[in-house]
Amino acid sequence: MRTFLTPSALAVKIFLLSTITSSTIAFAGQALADEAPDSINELEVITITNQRHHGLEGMKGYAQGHTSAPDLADWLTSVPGANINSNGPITGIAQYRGLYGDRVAASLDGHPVIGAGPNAMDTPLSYSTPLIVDSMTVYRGIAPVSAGINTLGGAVEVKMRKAETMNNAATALSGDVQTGYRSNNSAKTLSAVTNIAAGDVAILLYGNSQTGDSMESGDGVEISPTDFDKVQLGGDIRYSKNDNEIGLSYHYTDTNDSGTPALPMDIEYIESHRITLDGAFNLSDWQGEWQLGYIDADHGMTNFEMRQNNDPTKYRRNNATAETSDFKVKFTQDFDFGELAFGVDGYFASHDSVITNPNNMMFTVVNFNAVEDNRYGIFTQWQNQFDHTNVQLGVRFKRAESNASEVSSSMAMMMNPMGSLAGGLQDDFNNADREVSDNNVDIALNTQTKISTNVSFSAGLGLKNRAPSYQERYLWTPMEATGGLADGHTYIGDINLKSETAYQVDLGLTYQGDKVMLAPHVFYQSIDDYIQGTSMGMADMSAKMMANMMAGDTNPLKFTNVDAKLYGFDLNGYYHISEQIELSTIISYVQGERRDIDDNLYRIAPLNGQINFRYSSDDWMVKTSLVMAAKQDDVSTTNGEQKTSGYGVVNIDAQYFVNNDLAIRLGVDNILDKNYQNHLGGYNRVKGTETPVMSRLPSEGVSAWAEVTYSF
Ligand SMILES: [Cu+2]
Repeated sequence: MRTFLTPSALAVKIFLLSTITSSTIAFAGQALADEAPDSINELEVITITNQRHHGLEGMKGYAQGHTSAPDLADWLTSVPGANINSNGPITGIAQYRGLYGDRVAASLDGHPVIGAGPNAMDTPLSYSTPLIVDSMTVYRGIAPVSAGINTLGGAVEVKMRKAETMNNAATALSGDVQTGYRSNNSAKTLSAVTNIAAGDVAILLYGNSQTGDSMESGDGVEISPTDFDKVQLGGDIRYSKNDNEIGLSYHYTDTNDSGTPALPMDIEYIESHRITLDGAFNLSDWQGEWQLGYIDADHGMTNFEMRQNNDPTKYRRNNATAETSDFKVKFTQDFDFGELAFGVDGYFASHDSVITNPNNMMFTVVNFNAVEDNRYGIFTQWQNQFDHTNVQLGVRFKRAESNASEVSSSMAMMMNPMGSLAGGLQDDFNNADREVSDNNVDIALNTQTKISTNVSFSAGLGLKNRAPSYQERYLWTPMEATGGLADGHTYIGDINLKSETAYQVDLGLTYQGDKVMLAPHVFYQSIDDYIQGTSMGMADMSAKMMANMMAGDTNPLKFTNVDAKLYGFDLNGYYHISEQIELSTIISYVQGERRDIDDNLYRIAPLNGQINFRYSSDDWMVKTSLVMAAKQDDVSTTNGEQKTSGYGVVNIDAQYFVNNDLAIRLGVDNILDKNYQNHLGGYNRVKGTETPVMSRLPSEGVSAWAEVTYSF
């Protein structure tokens, strides 16, 4: 696979390809610009490219990401089957075909990114920023085993811009400066990136600042708090010559006072340092690539700084930290029987989380103490192009090891019923054997067959596993530290949870004509031991009473292995009515159900889609989108989930290329100022706002926006 190309070259090839085919069907990793006309015969991915690449030529095809979006997850709206679970403006959790969170592998330049927040306030995608993203790729259907360790729910791969050598003795300087504004929340983006190349060496530097006030709904209600303030900066230095490359990158993220109204607390700060070292080389006939990564993330959140809290005894501050090292080595070679790849990868993460009250120095709850979550594996993948069929088969052996140190709570020292409950839970946890491990095997088989000149058929089969997350195992006292589920329930974990095992099928057709492209897929998967919160039984009476007294939660949940299935379809397509006019669409539908009882899975996107109509001229284009979602009444009774109504929202945008260096983009989102509630947007958890507590949060009303980009 992509080994012998530098990562930046690869992203460019994907971009070139999507331009050539005027579609977003690009290669699943095989970098073959010279074989582009056969793209229909390759495995299917959806690639979203940074708008800055294109100029007008590249605007064909619908998948482009806004470079001033505060959250990279927003780009997922142009991927069939994908959606965003949003707990705030910068905390988008990727959902793919009804699965989300740790089930979907999100990687930045091949590195798994592990956040510090036990509620996923710093999601993996929040660690990059649109300006320095070259492309974001989502594997359609069953993700190959090479895409990551936890790919049960699919894989999102982000390729970031890296320093680009020009292999020219003269020093070359290039870059972009960008500014953006959004009227609804007065959001401002200011960013710059520059590449300096001299000979075989290049340096890339970037900086990015994004701020915004609270948004307003279509009814003019302030959605509070949804302010955000995020600064990111970093760089990459790279040496490349012939097939050899080595690069060192550093990324800094500094987020302050950003609201997450769907969660019990807001972001006070997220400060993280991420360092990566990577390289590519040739060893006899093998192409090798390797990478090492390290992230240190420090995060604080409170329930009193950005939201009303009239009870000083209930002030809470949660400090959470995570430290992760990751590695990957991969070798690839072409043989007569196809291309063969071997790889080893893994990560070693540690998590700590402590809750305090600034008004009461005595109060502490050690939520997670020195939790270890280490996952690593080996994989092999074979890919071959037969006459009309491309086959890819991969197997991954993986191991997850986890452990946690002893916890404590000041509440356990209280001489009252609450104290004895807290003490009991604490002692039970500390006396338990907390060191556990899981061995699993993942298999992914994908085929794509060309049936006729215009039609190809794809079929995929997958066996995928996921070992439980650290929250699912080690949440010892009832809390909402659930990786961002945001259902309003407190949870406890279970150290002895089993891994989830999914059996997956995906079938797709692609019709690619001169003017028309249509690619529908159907899928089904059955998941054994699906991890889901269920009502606590008699065995957990202390936790239940504790949840009742502490959080007023009458139905606290415990992470439990149940059985589930998900099925549905998604499609994307376009019709070029003329040279200038294009009609495109995306439709996504998924149904998630329990198999052990009669219930639906929680927080599943309703039937949704969009229709886009675009007119492009020589140096400008205008696009109108109708974004729709049906009502969702297939909700989870177990999670006490509320239904939502359907809606339609109209967006308009325009791009004007003043010259080769200057581009202006502007538009109006939700131009009819529709008041609506996105099913994945969560419930309001903030007191004293116009939206009642535990009512669904409204979405953003009308907003005009503008972006100006100058390239040099
Ligand atoms: Cu947090």
